[in-house]
Amino acid sequence: MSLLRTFNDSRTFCSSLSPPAYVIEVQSQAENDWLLELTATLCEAPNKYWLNGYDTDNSGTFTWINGQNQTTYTNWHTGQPDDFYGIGSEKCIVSSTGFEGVWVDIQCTESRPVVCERNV
Ligand SMILES: [Ca+2]
Repeated sequence: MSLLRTFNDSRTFCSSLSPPAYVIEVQSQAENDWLLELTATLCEAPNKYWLNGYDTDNSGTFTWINGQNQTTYTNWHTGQPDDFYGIGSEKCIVSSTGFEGVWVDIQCTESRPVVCERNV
């Protein structure tokens, strides 16, 4: 997880894999727990990495881009999402390696690691 990319560049990276993948989407507590263990094992240092959620309409409700469904399961850190820099300023989501995998909304232009997934 040493390679850092913006959210859009992370999407491009995942889709360029063969077979194509997408930025990981967390649909359930079980998936969050699985991902937390995976990233705790494979990632060298505490970090925040992209999830594939996007706040399309600046409502503070996030949509999974690949699944095209609203987030039903969420794991927001206390006080998040908060659009810290103003409405619509933080349209992307990162999860955490450690800290129970809590989510934070951030600016999509930040450079972060990414976990890609694909359907098998
Ligand atoms: Ca935030």
